Amino acid sequence: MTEELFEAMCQSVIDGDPDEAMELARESLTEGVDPLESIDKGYVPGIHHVGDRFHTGEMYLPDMMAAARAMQQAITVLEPEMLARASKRQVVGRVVIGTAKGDIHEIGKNLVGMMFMADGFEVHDLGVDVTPDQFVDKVREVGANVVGVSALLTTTMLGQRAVIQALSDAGLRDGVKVIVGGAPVNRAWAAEIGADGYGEDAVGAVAITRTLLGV
Ligand code: B1M
Repeated sequence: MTEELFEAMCQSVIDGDPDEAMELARESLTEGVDPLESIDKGYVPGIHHVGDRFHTGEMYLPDMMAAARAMQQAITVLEPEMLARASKRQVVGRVVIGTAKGDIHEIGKNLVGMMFMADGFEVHDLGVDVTPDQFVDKVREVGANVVGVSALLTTTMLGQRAVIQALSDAGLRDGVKVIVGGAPVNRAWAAEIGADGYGEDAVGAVAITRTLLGV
């Protein structure tokens, strides 16, 4: 039954059908399915399918945009339940998060931000296409101890390195843990650019941050 639901979720993203995607999200909540599981097993396979077809020229940019919209709408339905499941409410850290300059992909970054929030972190989301200076200014303004930089394009991964450099130049590097992630990012890249941690997914990003902060 749940497998059928996940398949339908996947298909709603492939079809770029936000109404269906939202309806299935509501259904999953009624059935008590963990929202993270719905995202991982339902909607993510759908968006990956679309990305793969885009890569091979079988689907086009408007298809990818429609798929992303369907997925985002479904997440909007799931978000309150994800946050409600948070057990710890005291602020354990202050995170500044954003997608690197030149990059407008936001679904993964939003999920990571949501997981940080759900785990008791205060989150300052700068959005997409964020310059290194914007990261620096926000870290100063809110006294953040964690910086998260997402990148979905091989070209914008370089922006992660630029943020680390900008934090160093501003004398802020020692006071923050920098976490990087995104589809083309891996542990080796994180090490190469001097990031403190790499998050394979939203849950992993929070786990590595907690380990680094010792909280
Ligand atoms: Co884009 N796109 N896109 N796109 N898009 C990719 C990334 C691509 C791999 C598709 C492909 O060709 N197969 C490809 C990149 C190729 C490359 O550089 N290697 C690509 C391309 C080429 C492009 C354009 C250049 C297309 C064009 O215009 N010709 C263009 C670039 C725009 C720009 O940014 N300047 C573009 C545009 C778009 C849309 C706007 C249509 C849309 C984004 C809509 C939006 O976000 N509002 C879009 C989408 C949807 C995708 C795919 C299909 C899906 C991305 C996604 O949302 N995944 C993507 C294909 C793919 O990734 N397989 C693709 C779901 C999400 C939950 O996963 O974002 O990976 P993800 O996040 C995960 C983890 O990576 C991790 O945790 C998340 C949750 O598990 N994570 C972190 C993410 N950030 C993290 C940060 C952390 C830790 C973990 O710490 C801080």
